[in-house]
This record gives sequence, C-alpha cells and structure tokens, in this order.
Amino acid sequence: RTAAVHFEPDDQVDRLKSEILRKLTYSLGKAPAAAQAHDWLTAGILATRDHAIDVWQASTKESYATGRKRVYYLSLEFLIGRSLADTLNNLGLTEPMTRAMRELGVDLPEIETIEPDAALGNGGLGRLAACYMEAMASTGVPALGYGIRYDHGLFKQGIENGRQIERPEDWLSFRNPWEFERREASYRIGFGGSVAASGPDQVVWTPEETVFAVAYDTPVVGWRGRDSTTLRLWRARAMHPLSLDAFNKGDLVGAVAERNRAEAISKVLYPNDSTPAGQELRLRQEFFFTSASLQDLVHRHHRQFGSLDNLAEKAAIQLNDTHPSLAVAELMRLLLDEHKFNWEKAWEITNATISYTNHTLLPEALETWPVALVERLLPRHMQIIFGINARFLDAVRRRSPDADLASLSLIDEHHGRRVRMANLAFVGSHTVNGVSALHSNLMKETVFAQLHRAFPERITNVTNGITPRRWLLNANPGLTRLLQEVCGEAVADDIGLVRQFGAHADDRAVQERLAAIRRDNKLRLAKVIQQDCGVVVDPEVLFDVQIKRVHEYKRQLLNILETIALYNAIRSEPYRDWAPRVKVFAGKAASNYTTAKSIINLINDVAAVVNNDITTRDRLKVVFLPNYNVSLAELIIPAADLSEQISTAGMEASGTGNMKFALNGAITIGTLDGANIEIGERVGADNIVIFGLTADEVEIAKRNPRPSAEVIRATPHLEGVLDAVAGGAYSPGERDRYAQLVEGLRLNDWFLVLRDFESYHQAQRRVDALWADRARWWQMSVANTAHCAWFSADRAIGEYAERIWHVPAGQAARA
Ligand code: 26W
Repeated sequence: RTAAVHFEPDDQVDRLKSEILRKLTYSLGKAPAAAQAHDWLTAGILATRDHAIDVWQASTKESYATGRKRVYYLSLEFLIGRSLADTLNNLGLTEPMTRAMRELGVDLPEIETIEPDAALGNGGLGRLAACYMEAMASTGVPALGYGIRYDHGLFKQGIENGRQIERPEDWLSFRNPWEFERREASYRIGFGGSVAASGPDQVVWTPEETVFAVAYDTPVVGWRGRDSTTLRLWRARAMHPLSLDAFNKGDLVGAVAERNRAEAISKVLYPNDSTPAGQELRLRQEFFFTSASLQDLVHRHHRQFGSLDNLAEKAAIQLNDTHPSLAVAELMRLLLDEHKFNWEKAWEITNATISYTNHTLLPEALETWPVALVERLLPRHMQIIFGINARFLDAVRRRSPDADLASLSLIDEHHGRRVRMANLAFVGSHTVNGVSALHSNLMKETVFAQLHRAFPERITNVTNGITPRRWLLNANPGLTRLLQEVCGEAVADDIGLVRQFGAHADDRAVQERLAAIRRDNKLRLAKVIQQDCGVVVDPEVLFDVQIKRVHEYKRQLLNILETIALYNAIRSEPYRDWAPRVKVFAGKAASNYTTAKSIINLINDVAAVVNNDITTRDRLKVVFLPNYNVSLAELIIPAADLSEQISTAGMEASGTGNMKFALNGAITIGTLDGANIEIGERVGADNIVIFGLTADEVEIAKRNPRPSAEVIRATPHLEGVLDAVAGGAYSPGERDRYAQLVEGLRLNDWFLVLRDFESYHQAQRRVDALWADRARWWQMSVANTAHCAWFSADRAIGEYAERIWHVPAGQAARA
C-alpha cells in the first residue's frame, strides 16, 4: 500500500515548506518572523501528522473493509519518548523535512530536542508496549493500543547534593499536537453502588458514582509508512463538572468536588516499578481504562458485525501484565448483563479472546487487592470473580482430587482475603506468556507451578524485542550507514540482513570505521556529561554503562562496590596499565524506595570522591546522569562500549536494554539471566562476558544462605570496601549515611551482591584484557551487531501474531 503521492525531491521540499508555513499561520496564528523554536516544532509536527493521517486512514479503512482480526493491546503504560524524528523516518521524510526547515531558517535536529519526552511508563514494560505499537504498524498487524492519558507522566529526577529529588512531569503543558480528542468516543465508567439479580446469569448493577472516559487517539506510523496502528488513551472527566446546588449555596470547594474526584483518575502515573502501590486510586485507574477499552471494542465489534458470537475470531485482547486483569471480569459482565449471554457461552468467548503476558516473578510485585475493596468499588465484578473461581476450582477438583486448591484459587485466604490478579488473568486467558526462555520456564516452576499443572498447555514463551527503527536506525545513524554499505541499503527494511556484517569482523577497515563511529557517539555523550554532571570525560576511554530503573535486584550496588575496589586498586598501583574507564549510571528510583534512593546517593558520593582524585584522574571517572528517560537512552546506548546486565540470576524477566546495547555493538557483561542467555546463545560465548551464579545456583544459595561474614572473608578486597562505605569514607559530612545499606548486606545478602562480587570482579578484569586488544574488541562488537537481529520487535510481534493472536501479518516479519 502506498501512503501518499510521491513527489520529486525538490517538489517535496517545497510542498513541506508550504505545509509548515500554513500550519504556522493558520493553526498557530503566528507569522514566521514572530515564531519561536517551539512554534516551528509544533508546525513541523502538525505537518508531519497530516502525512501520518493519510497512512492511518488507509490502514483503518482497509482493516474495516476486509473485516480483519484486530489486536487490542491493553497497557497501563506506554513509554513513548519523542515522536517527531521517528515518525519522519518511518515516513521517509527525514531528508526533505530537514531541507524544508533549513530553507525556513530552522535547524530540525535542534528543534526535535525540545519535543517533550512522553513518559507514560516506568521502565521495561512501558517501553515494550511502545516498541510493539510501532512494530505492529511496521509488520501490518491491525492494532489498537489502549491506555491512560496521564496529565503527568513519570516524575522528573533531579540530583541535589547527590540525592534524588522528584519534580512533577508536565508533558501536556504546551498541548500535545499528535493527538485527536474524540469527544464522541466516550463511555460511562461506574464505581460502587448495588447489584440486583435480573436473570439466571444476569444482574443489574446500579453504580453509585459514574465518570466519563474520553478517548484521545494518536496514529503510530510503521516503517515506510505502509501501515499504522492507533494509540487510544483515555482521559477521565466528570459527568457534572460543577454542582450547581453546592455552587448556589456558596460551597465552591464542594461544587467541584465530583469533578476533582473523577479527574484524579487520569492525573498521574504511579511511579512504582514492580511493587504495587496498593492505593484505591490505582485500582480505580485499572478499572477505568480496562472498562473504557472493553466497552469501546465490544461496541465497535457489535456495530461492525451485528453480534458478539464471533468476538474471538475478530479480536485478540492482550493484557500487558496484570494491571488490566479486570478485563476478564469486565468482558464477562458486558456479555452476561448487557448482551444476555449465558455463563458458559460468555466464558467461552472471554477465554478465547484474552491472553496475558507476565513480566515479573518477584513475589512482592504480584498484584493482589483486598476482597473488601473490590467488593465496595466493583460489586458486580467481585461476584463474577467469585463465580469464575467456584467453577474453576470445581472443575480442577473433579479432574485432579489432589490438586492444591488453596494456591490455585483466585482468592488468597492467608493475608486477609485478597484477589490474586495474576491468577485471574491466567484463568481467564487462553494463552499466558513469559518474556524470555528462562523466565517462561521459571514461571512453570515457581509462581505459576500449580496453575501450570492445571493447564499444562497454557504457558508459552515470546522473548521480548525492540524496534530497530528507533534503537538502531535513528539512534545510531553512523552505524546504520556502515551497515548499509556493508549489507546493502535493504538492512533498513530487513534487519535480518545485518547477519552479513559478521563476515567483516576481521576487516581492519571496518574496525576502524566502527571505532570512528563509536568515538563520535561518545563525543556527543561526553558533551552532555559535561553539561549535566560537570565532569570532563575522554572519548578514548572505555564507556562502561548501567542505565535502567534502580532496584536492588538489578544490582547497581554490585557495580558501584566493584568500582570502589577498582579505585582502591588503581590508587595502590597507579603505574600499572589500567584500562581507563568511565562508569556511567542513570536511572530513577521509585519515590518511596529508600534503599534504591540510598544506592543513587552512594553512586553520586563515590563519583564526587573519585572524580576529584588526581591519582586516578585519567584512569577512572564515575558519572550519574540525572533524569534517565527514552531520549537519554537514545543518546547513551550508541556511545556504550560495555553494557552492564548484572541482575541476580532468575530475577530479571527479560531485559530489553540488553538487546539495544548488543544490537548497537556494545559488549555485555552480565549474568545468565533473562534474555542475556539468549543474547549469549546468538553472539557466541566468546563475544559476551558472563559471570556469577546461575538461576539454579541462586535457588540453592537462597535455601542455604552462606553467612555474609564468611563470604566477605573469602573475597579479597571486599571487607575494605564495605568498611570504607559503612564508615563514611564517601560521606565525610555524614559518617553513617550508608551504615544501614551495608548492614543490610551483612545481615541478609538477599540479592547475592556479596556472593557474586568476586566473580564480577574477575569478569571486569577479563574486560580490561579484551579492551587492551582493540582488534579483538571490534571483532566482538561486529559479532554482537551481526547476531542480534533476532531481537527485533518485528520477530516478537510475528510470534505473537502467529502463535497467540492468530492474525496474519500484512508483511511477514523478516528477522
Ligand atoms: C503493580 C506494580 C508493578 C509495576 C510494574 C508490578 C510490575 C511492574 C512491571 C512488570 C515491571 C516491569 O517493567 N517489568 C519488566 O518488563 C520488561 C518487559 O517485559 C522486562 O524486560 C523486564 O525484565 C521486567 O523487569
């Protein structure tokens, strides 16, 4: 499908120029002479959006006309980042738009950097959803992504005196030129109230409170503008924005109380990554967007096909983790109460339509809600959940009398009766998937062991993927040019072609080109490091990078403790030929996660000491870049030599940053965890640096913990490092600042920081040796890029489409 008429290059530039000027004049009401950078950006986005709309309407029209099956991707998070550069690239308009802007006196790359970074997500799960929306558009899978249009995305992180401070994020303050408000697509979302039986399986629910969900649509254009998907985000509005009663009595606060309560639902993203907030407002968010999305898709299906009997043939609903688990109960409610299906038929349709992706096995991350809360907020849904549970447990009991019903139940009876959202999602889905081979296997053995016995066919694996358009073509144009020269222009269309790059691993000319590209990328990053951290770093040194949410299981603490050991070693033998390094950290900590915040503080305190020590001056630097987000990742990843993927084995479900680094040619130092294992299998054991306990060994180590004191005694240098940290060597103004952090390790090394220390330290010395042999290093780098095409999101989406959704892709995913 061709999106728009193709023009000769010059015509195209002229056309874009006049489109931009029209937007500036008639949509923004600005004369070119008065336009500020931000006005040019908005005009550029609006002009680009017109081109996206051409694609979008063609896609939508086609999928309606042919009655094709559609995917509905329900996610409480979409971590989008900036959109202009990627949209232009996918539309093939980067060149002409750059020229058009230049002829209007505007530097496009410069104004692109003032586009706000849409951070409607916390980390991996949210970014995955964004990559998948783009990959579905690129591979021709008709799809709608459903989520919440938060007024405020993930908080902005500042570092003050070495400590994280949170500032509110405000991405909508200049409006969002990409979106379309759809007042006509709005639904009533009920809360509370009472229920009364009205038929054998039917109930009338009379909510006590009702809020409106209003749709905001954004087109997501795929590669070469062949196709597009839609991101539909819901905003909460009050039914009655002003209570006239209260207003007339002079109660001005009371007059807007309903409005405030309703609009609170889409006010702000919860900044928790992996621990449930447990607040009522969060449950309201979950139901709000789940109900709006299901009402919308059921309504549209009914309008298109006149019946819901064939819903499962035309709709695949994917639950991105348990946050939208209420979809199971809400779809049942719509089928039973509104469309008068009987229970059996409604259940059959629900189960055939829904599937669920699990993203974490950390026990503290598994969502549960008190039965009493669900009952009060969603009385009908609680009834339905009990109904599902009774039938499910009955069926299991009949089939296998010795089954462990207490652990299968949708209700946890041990902690004051709570609804287990993972069990609800699991039972309600036809397929449940993990996000890496190891993770999917561990699901079967641990958290979902009993459910897996009850449904041995249900769990499958789809290893995560990343979009190569954003993370290679756009983030790393230098490497992309080289790959196109070596593997052909078509690598952009078929990332699988990077495999040919592998044949050039020993080619000196290729190695030199790679070194020059990396150096340029490092220079770009060095400028930002100087601006944001006030530290001058030399682009010739090894850039050793760990960027991700800060969490104990990700073990930034292991990295910084080993950095201290290295610092001590350099100081005691300053004349040895140390591989000069800069340790780059970035990442946010949940605002209430004290230990993670203390780790950030320690990294910054260590940086202050190390960076001011003249003995280690040209050997070691430590920097913590504030406010990690998608845009910063796009800058950092192409500049990385070494990628730190050092989670405690068994704890990182997959990781996706690991894939981005490897595709860009960084060498991974990592544990055998998540997708690291699959990266290792593809790039080969010689081209990755693996250390530490395996997931099986971690299991054993946890059952039989070795006392920390013993581990410390057996590990050279560790005692000194811990004593220094605990004794205030890095916090001279507050000597016991890290006493608790270190005491925690000594008491219970739950994440095996101490246990894996020596192995990690040795692995870093192997890195030193590899770096010293630069030809070897570039060989490894080539192998990483050449063998990581499989981690393309197009491949992952192809697997979902074929094995879970049963939708034909428009274009076969080639990876
Ligand atoms: C309810 C609290 C909560 C919030 C977020 C629980 C769990 C989460 C997410 C599941 C955390 C998350 O982002 N998980 C990450 O998902 C990525 C995409 O699959 C994986 O690559 C990461 O390994 C996993 O940590």
